[in-house]
Amino acid sequence: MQKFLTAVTMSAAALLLLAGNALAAPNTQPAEMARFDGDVVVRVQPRGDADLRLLEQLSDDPWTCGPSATGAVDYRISREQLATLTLHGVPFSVLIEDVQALLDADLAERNQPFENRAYFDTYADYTGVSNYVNTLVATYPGFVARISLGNSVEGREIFGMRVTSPVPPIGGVRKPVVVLNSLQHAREWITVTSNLYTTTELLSKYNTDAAAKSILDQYELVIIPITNPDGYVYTWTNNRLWRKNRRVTGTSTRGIDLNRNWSVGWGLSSGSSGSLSSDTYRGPSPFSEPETQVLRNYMLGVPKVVAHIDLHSYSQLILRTWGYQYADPIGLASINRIGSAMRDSVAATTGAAYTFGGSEILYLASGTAPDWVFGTLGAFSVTAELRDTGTNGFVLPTSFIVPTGNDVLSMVKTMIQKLCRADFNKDNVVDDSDFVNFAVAYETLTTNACDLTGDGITDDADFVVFAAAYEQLICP
Ligand code: 0X9
Ligand code: ZN
Repeated sequence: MQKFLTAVTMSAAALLLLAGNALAAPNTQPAEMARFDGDVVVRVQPRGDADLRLLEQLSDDPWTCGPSATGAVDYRISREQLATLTLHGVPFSVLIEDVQALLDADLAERNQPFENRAYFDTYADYTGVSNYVNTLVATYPGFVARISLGNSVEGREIFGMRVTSPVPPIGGVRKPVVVLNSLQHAREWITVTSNLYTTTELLSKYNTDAAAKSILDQYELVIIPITNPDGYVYTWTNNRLWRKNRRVTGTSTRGIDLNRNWSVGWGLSSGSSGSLSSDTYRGPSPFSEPETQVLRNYMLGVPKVVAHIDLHSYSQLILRTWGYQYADPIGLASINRIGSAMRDSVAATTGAAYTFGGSEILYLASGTAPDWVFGTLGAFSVTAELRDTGTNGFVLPTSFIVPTGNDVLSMVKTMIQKLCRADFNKDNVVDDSDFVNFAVAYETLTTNACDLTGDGITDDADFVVFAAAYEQLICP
C-alpha cells in the first residue's frame, strides 16, 4: 500500500503536463458560430409586470430565469434597444457593454498554444473532458473508475467517474456516495472545470491533506462533468450562449431545460414554462429527456446517496431545497447548519462571498435535480451557483477557473465534514430521540434509512456505524 501511495503522489505532478497534451485541438471558431455584435447585457429593476413583458418582447435570451431576491433580472438585448428601455423609464444598468467583444476576447485567450499549459489554464471541449477523465483513471489507478450512464438525445455518451480510496476497492462493498454533477445548462462552462478541479485536488492531496484522505476513505464521489453533452458541444460549435438540451421540439424550436424536467415539483408554472420557445421549457412530461433519465437511474441504483451538489452559474449562491416551493423542508435546521458552513468555508478559503438560502434568495424553480434528490432519496442536496455576480456572467475568463474550482473544493469538503450520520431524525441535535428512532426503524426494517454502510442491506454493521457516530453526541 505504501509503495502504491508514493506512486500516486509522484504522478500528480506529471498529470498536469499529461493533461495539457490530452486536450483537443486548439479552439477555432467555426464560421457558423452565432455572433452577438452590438449586444449588451443589462440588469433591470422591473417596476412591475409591464416592464417584464417589455423585456420578454425585446429579448429571447434572459441570463437569469426570473427576478432575484432584489427583484433584478439580467437580459441580453441590442444596444439600440437601450433607448426603448429609457423611453419607457425602465430602471437599468449595463452589466456587459459588448457581448461579442467579451466572446472574442475569451476565444483569443483560449486560442493560445497549449504547449506548457496545465489543464486548468483553459476550458476543454467534450472530447477534452472525456480525455481528462481517462487521464485521471490512468494517473490514480484503483482510485478512479470511469462510468457510462447512458446517452443523450443526439447519442453522445454521458460519462462520469467513481472516485474513492480503494479501501474497500471499487466494486466491493460500496461506501456512502456523494454525487457532484455539472453542466445541466450548456453555457455554464465554469461548472465543468470546477467539478474536475475539485476531484483532482482531492486525489492529488490524498497523501498530504488529512481532510482529503478522510473524505476518500469514508465516501465515494460520483462525478458527472457534462450532464448535457449535446448542449455543451453546441456551445462550442454554434452558440456559446445556449442553455437547454438539443431536443427537436418543433420546426424552429429546440431544447428542454433539463433542470425543469425532474419529477419532484414538475409542471408548476410558478417555476417553469410550458412554452416550447422558453429557456425554462419543462418538456412534455417529467423525465421526458434521456439526460435526466440516466442520471436518475444511476442514483436509484446506488445503495446510499448521502449528499449531492448540482453545479450551475452564475450569481454566487448556495440554494437549499426546496426549489419549487417556499415551504420549509424536513430537517431545515440540519440543512441550514451544513449550508451556512459551506458558505463560510468558501469565504474563509478563497474570499468569495456566496449567499446561502432557499428560493427566496433567487426565484422558484420547479422540477429541479436537487428537489428530486432530496425528495426521493432523502439526501442533503443543494444548487451551487458559481462565479461571478454578473460582470462576465456565463463567459467567465479562464483566470477564474482555479479560484472558482477552489470555491467548490471548499464547499464539498465542508459539506462532507458536516454530514451528521447520528442525527437520524435530522433535527440538528444528537440526542436520545435519534437512538430511539434509529432503533425502531432498524427493528422493523420498514425503511432503508438504516442502511448506513450503504451496502444495500440493513444489518449489524449499520448498527455499529450508527452507534459510533452517536457516541460523540455532537454534530460536526
Ligand atoms: O434556474 C435554474 O435552473 C438555476 N439557475 S441558473 O441561472 N443556473 O439557470 C437555479 C435552480 C435552483 N433554484 C432554486 N432552488 N430556486
Ligand atoms: Zn444553470
